[in-house]
Amino acid sequence: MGASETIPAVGGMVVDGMVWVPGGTFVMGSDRHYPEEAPAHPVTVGGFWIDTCPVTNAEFARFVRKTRHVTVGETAPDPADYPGARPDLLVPFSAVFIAPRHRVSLANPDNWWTPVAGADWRHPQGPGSSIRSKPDHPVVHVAWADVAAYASWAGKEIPTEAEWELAARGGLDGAEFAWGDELTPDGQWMANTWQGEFPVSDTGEDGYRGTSPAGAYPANGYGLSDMIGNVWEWTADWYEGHAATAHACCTPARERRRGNDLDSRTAWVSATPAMFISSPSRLRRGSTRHGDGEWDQPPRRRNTQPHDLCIRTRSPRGTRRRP
Ligand SMILES: [Ca+2]
Repeated sequence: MGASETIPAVGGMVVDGMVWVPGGTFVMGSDRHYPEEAPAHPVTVGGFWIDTCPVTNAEFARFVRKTRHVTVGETAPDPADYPGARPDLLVPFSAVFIAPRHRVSLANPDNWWTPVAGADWRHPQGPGSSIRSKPDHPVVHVAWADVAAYASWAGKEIPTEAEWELAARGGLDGAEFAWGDELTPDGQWMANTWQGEFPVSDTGEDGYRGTSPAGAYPANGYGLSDMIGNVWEWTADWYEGHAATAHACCTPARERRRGNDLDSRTAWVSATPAMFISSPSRLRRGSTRHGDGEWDQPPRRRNTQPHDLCIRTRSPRGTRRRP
């Protein structure tokens, strides 16, 4: 079955880089993949406009030029916020994916996400790297404060997790992937994921090691690209397992309880103070249900220091009507 047959032609017209995702009730989460996604539960969301692609380096650079925004990853932590921390750790940094030389425990993402001083959105691999050849790649190393500032400047908002997942499914409720049930229909890679033994060796069979230009792979049924693979994306929700939120299908994200946020903060402060610098515990999405093509594991964690995290915005409710 070809990609064009796999994906229903429900994508609407693109207006200002956004498409309309019809609202409705869908089954969110999964009982067959990551434990934190269970239990699968029905959720109802209203329709919304959402960016067809993640925000690119060029778009983020325009925002920075206009606002002179300095990202969290470019800012030295305030020693007052981290009593007892070693001064040499209180430097601007972000976490960079560095493949370990040999097989490691997959239970600890620190085995591949490595704090690198001087890594930020302009230097995604650390000092000496640049985005010069990547204007069309998604911006990365953005923390929640950066995401919120960007969205505010753009006059938009960040989607909730439920909105994001509905959009990612592309009209295929219950499908294994955003494009259907086959990882590579007709042998075609549908997203920038990981091939080879994670996290040691990425063969880049899909054409890219690391990030790829926004929209380089086929869009889903709503006309949205990169909803699987490439980079993680922020959502507006605070982190908690679905067991806690399954009952709260229609609760606005910002009204949900935030207890787990504090738990994760405590854990990270005691472990590695510097790693907590920019850890607003929002949920990030974009790497679930990849099967063998998984881009990264786990798909989300409670602490979210900036790394391969990007932005996708939606129009504020009530500001733009459905087509
Ligand atoms: Ca790849």
